[in-house]
Amino acid sequence: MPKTPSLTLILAATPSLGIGKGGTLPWPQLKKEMGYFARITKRVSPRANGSEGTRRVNAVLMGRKTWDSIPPKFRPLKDRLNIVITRNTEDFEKSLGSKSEVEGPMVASGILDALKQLEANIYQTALELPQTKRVLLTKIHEEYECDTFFPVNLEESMVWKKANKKELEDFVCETVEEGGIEEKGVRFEFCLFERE
Ligand code: FOL
Repeated sequence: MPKTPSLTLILAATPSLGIGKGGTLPWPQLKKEMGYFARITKRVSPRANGSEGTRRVNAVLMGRKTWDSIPPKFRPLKDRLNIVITRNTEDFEKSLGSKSEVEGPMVASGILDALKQLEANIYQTALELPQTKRVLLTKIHEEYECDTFFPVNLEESMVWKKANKKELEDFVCETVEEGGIEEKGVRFEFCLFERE
């Protein structure tokens, strides 16, 4: 029996919750951060894996601007079902061209029909869904100028609780460095928040 899908949010943010700048990431290329994103979004929880040798893949839901920001050679993100959420599915389909019939992303507006009133971003909309049980937040310890922000400060939220190291490791199925990571002089830390 197929289970109802659960949604996990994943993002990297500065101390002021900045997540983007001018259509790209505000910080320099962080291989270990991007590698973490790629590994974790590819990794299917054993709980979600079918018993009868069924191979499941995760879906990655992203906004259209994030799709645009991914280098063409990396998209669609491999080993994941890519779903691009856009209000204008028609224009987006056109922009993909005919090659999309072979290996394009799924385009969604239908799933979001209930939510499309909200002009808000994907994170805001997804945060309000009861299916969203977890947020994997990478805390970038440096401040960068940003023009796009995550809508909720999870640390100060009454509904989101920061998981401890073991809970994070159990969820991502890998060990996580104690004091965070430093790359190119940028310190960052992988965190998990769960709806209480
Ligand atoms: N970091 C975290 N922690 N969560 C995110 O949701 C997130 N999203 C982005 C960037 N960092 C994040 C959105 N932007 C690729 C490029 C841009 C992008 C997301 C993904 C990308 O090309 N990903 C490849 C890996 C490429 C590589 O290894 O360099 C992939 O396969 O995921």
